[in-house]
Amino acid sequence: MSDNNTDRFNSIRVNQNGYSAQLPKFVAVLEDSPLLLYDHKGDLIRQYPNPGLKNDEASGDRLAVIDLENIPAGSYTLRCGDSSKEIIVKDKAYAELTDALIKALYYQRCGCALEKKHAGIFTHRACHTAPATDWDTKTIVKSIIGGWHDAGDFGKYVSPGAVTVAHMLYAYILFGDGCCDDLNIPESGNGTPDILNEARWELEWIMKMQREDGAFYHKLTKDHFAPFIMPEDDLDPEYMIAPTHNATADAVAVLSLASRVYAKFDPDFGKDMLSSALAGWDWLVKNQEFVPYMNPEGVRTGPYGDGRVSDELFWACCELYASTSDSKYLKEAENLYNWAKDGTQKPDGSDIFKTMIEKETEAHEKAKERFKNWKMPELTGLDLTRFGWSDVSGLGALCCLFVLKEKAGKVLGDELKSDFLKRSEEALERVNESVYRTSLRSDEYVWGSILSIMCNAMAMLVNHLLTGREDMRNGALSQLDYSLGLNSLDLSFVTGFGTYSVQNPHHRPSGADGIDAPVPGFIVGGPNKRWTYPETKQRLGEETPAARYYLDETPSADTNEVAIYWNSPVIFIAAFFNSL
Ligand code: 9MR
Ligand code: ZN
Repeated sequence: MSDNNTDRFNSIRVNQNGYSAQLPKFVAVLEDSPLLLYDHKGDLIRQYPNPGLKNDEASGDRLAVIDLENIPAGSYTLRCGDSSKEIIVKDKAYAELTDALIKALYYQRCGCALEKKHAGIFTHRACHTAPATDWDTKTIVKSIIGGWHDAGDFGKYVSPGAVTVAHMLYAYILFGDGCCDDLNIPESGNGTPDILNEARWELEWIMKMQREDGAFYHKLTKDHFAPFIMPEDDLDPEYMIAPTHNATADAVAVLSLASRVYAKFDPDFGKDMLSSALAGWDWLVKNQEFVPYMNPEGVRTGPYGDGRVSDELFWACCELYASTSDSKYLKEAENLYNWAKDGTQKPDGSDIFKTMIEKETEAHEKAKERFKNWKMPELTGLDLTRFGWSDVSGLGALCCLFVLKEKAGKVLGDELKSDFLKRSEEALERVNESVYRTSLRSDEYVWGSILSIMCNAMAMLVNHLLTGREDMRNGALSQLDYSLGLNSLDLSFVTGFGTYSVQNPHHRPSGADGIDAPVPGFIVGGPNKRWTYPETKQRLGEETPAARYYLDETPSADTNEVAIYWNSPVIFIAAFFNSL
């Protein structure tokens, strides 16, 4: 089809990566005309009546979404009124994407050179290889080399790293067939699946972040963010900063999970991880004076402050029970789930972490006082559909639902399952409320809105795994469509994928490497109208709708940064669709 109206902002929005022949193919039209489908020879093969446009609150657009239904693999042209767009339908639509999303983590590797053989044009020399200093006790100096750069910055943070690895390991456990094993990374071909090879890079670093006493440092960063330079040119000193309860519990959980996954490939590594997890657990039991992390004076890198630790403890208990079968962990996981379930906090319900929970409650009361104007929500039950760095309840739920199964008992078995199913309905409700089928309400576009969207997708997908419901699977699919161009901005949020994809992510190597194209395979945080930079506000004003509050510009960390834990839930979703 030749057409001179193939401008980007025409009236058709599609998944620019290409649709899977076996799945629904949602297309958005912003014009009240029928949608016409032409094959590659230019013959009209289908007509879809327009169901009528509706207002989409989050974007301000008027549109309708149409499912192209069953069409075989091939390339096609869509037309609606004067607009037209090309689409591809494939039998294996998500293989390259899954591959690239995992490979992106390889590009984040710290402490080693990225060689041409594996990195292509995106090479760089080894970075951040100097020993680091303990921020509080400057005489403690340790060499901690490795891990992934967290995001657009070069910091390395334990909790974000732990959840990223957990998303990858659960993707491997649940849909191993969908996790591409052809990443061309240094370990490729060593007999271990590449998704595990890549995750191991971070796991080894997490273990190095453990102190003698069992606690894990919160982060390893400089005292400020580097300018836009290549990582090997970032030579200012790095610090091991403040052990925290959140980082320790997350590390305990992920190391315990990983100890089982890697046992079959490298039993010694599996054992080391479990010992490290158990040492972390002992520290938590003996050190219950929980205080939410805040950057010490003089440190301005990412805080990842988290006022709640009960979700991290819950996840850790689940994973330790799964690895050791010691019922004390099961009992405590039940306690933590129960005390928080109805929003009433009963510290005495806990056998092991009574003091920690008292401290958590105190910290919450203090925060409420401090943020009076913001009206902080009460501490309510663990939200089993959250999988991000600040709320890991859902990771504990994955352990109960898919690893513990019968071993979970009544509370963490049947009760937790029905709780999960109920909560995941909310994600689908949001999909149905949005005309674009994007699972966010207009007031939910925060910094890293992609994480909320992908957590909702994970929740729907898990529901689908448990119930077989197609509406849930399709709800999850729509979130992947969103990330690949079926959105108001007509933009693929994944670098290197789609006809119009993000060009200027807030990612230091992409900005400093002298190569026009950004490093491929990264998803950006996306529209954010809630915690927005003044510069972004100035540009977009008050009137721009939330789902359009986005700038494809390097300085806009608030809308256009990348992060390892934004890639990883998409790995989970893409691996599922790739496994079908
Ligand atoms: O993902 C974090 C987001 O939830 C916060 O709102 C934001 C502002 O504090 O920080 C994000 O995390 C950033 C971290 O602090 C430093 N590395 C880059 C992260 C992604 O923007
Ligand atoms: Zn580095």
